[in-house]
Amino acid sequence: MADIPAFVALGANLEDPVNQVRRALVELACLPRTRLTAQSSLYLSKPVGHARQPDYVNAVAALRTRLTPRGLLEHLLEIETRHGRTRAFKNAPRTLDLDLLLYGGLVMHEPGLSLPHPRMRERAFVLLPLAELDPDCQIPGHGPVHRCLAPLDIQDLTRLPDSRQQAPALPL
Ligand code: PH2
Ligand code: MG
Ligand code: MG
Repeated sequence: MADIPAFVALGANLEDPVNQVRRALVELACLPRTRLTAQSSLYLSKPVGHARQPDYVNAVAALRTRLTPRGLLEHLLEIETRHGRTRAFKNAPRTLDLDLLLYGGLVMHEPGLSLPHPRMRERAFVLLPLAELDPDCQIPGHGPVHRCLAPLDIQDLTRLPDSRQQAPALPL
C-alpha cells in the first residue's frame, strides 16, 4: 500500500501547552508506518466556542502514513490519553487535542470519524498553520486551503517566533 498524506491539528491550553504540543509532535514522528514530513509553527490563539478558558497553542502536522484512517485515529486518541486528556464537556479546556483533518482526498462520515474534519473550514487556528505548510492543499469539496482561509479573521492568532522546526527524518 502506498503511503497517504494526512494532516493532524494539534491544540492544547492546559498544563504547559507549548510543551504538550512539542511532545505530541515527537510522538507523531514515532508512530508506526508513519513519517512526520512537516510541522507548522506554533500559534497562540484565543479560545473559540467557550470563551472563559486559557488561550490555546495550535499547530498542524503533515504525515505520510500506511495506517488506515481508523488505525491513525486510534493512535491519536492514545496519545491524547497519555497526555491526561479528559472530556468534561464539549469544547472544554484540554491538555491535548489531536484532530485528523485530512487523509488523502478521502471523504467519509462514520461515527467518531468524519473526513475532511467537519469544522476545519470555520477555524482559522487550523487553516492558518495548514496553509503555512501547504496553501494549495485541497479540502475535498471546498478547494484549496488558502481560499477557505481568506474570509476568516486571523487577528486572534499569534505565531510563536522560531517555533517551526525541521521534522526529524524517520523511516516508514
Ligand atoms: N479547540 C476547540 C474549541 N476551541 N479554540 C482554539 N483557539 N484552539 C483550539 O484548538 C480549540 C478552540 C475544540 O476542539
Ligand atoms: Mg478539536
Ligand atoms: Mg478532538
